[in-house]
Amino acid sequence: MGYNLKEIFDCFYTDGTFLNGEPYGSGHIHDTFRIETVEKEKDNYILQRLNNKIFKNIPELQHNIERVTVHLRNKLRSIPGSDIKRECLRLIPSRDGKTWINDNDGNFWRMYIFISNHHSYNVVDSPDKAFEGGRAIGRFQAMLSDMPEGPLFETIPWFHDIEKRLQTFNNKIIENPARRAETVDKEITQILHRAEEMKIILRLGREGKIPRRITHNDTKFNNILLDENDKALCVIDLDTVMPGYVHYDFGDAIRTAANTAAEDEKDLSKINMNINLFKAYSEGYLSETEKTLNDVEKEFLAFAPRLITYTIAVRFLTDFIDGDHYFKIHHEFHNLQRARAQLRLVISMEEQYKDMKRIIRKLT
Ligand code: ADP
Ligand code: GN1
Ligand code: MG
Repeated sequence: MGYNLKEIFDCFYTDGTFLNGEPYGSGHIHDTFRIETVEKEKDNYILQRLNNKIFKNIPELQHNIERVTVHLRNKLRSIPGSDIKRECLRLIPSRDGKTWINDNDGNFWRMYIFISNHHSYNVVDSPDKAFEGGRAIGRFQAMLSDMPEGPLFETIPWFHDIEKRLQTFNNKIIENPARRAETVDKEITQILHRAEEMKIILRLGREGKIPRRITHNDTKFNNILLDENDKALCVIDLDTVMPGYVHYDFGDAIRTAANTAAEDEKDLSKINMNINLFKAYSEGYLSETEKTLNDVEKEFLAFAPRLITYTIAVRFLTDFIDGDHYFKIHHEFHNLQRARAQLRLVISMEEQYKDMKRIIRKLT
């Protein structure tokens, strides 16, 4: 759909004149555009049409991001040598005093400063990069641990709740709206076979053995920007920052940082969890958080990648069975291909689980 990006851009208080706007990045949720400005010395911007089918309350979503970014910026100010403009997302205020606007068709738009000279990776090819990713997420969690004024809104309720995700999955199989359930028997069996053991993190939470903390909840590696030297720079995509268990962030980051292939790799023989990348990410993450995590949190870190990779597989397959209403897809069987790839990755993690536990035990 063609949007008048210049008109939307002009609804925000920007420094610089609109030159052009192009689709940008490989996120699965919003429509993201990079806006270049005429003046070379001025900032460029990221303009996003927000997915308000998925995020049902945009004012609450934006309120969370305002709070989180203000808090992070205050922290960075007290750290000598911080590059505040590049180490934290900055929302641009709209001319009517909010941090988003509505266009005439009811779309919601927001804008950030474009973080210049960053590197972004969908697949990670070196332990150094994985280590930096771990450091970025560990530091992010640590900086948010003392955020004042009560809990953040839950922008998507039960986001990582595997019991709820499995209920929805089972309901969709019965409802079978796209007449696809009968074509994915094998994948359904693989999922149901593992369902019980996946409930352990929720159980530990209910028993009070692991605390809810402020977590990011979408730590896919392309949501962690590295700088021009591939050092940790900025954690982006703050839409799901809310109360959660640290396992969700650790697990999702390993799912993407330690996978030798793309998230949607068709050739399953290429998919493997690289244990050196797992180790490097864990080292980076624990270098920032080792002192704050409790013993049970540490004990179950190695399990977290299995849980989150499984959860995403369930979500991709649910969306396939439902007829592709949630994730952006690029071809007819994309969600199925993604689900198969994630299930293959779960198996690779199961095969290496003993080593994963040993590595975490050594580091904690
Ligand atoms: P989605 O929820 O659809 O993944 P994101 O907020 O992650 O949306 O944005 C999509 C992509 O746009 C990111 O993966 C990243 O490549 C890029 N991006 C987002 N915000 C910025 C920013 N402030 N500076 C530079 N790139 C950004
Ligand atoms: C989505 O927004 P993005 O593309 O970074 C999704 C994550 C999934 C991921 C799978 C709000 O992340 O939960 O893990 O796709 N985000 C939302 O690639 O559902
Ligand atoms: Mg993203």
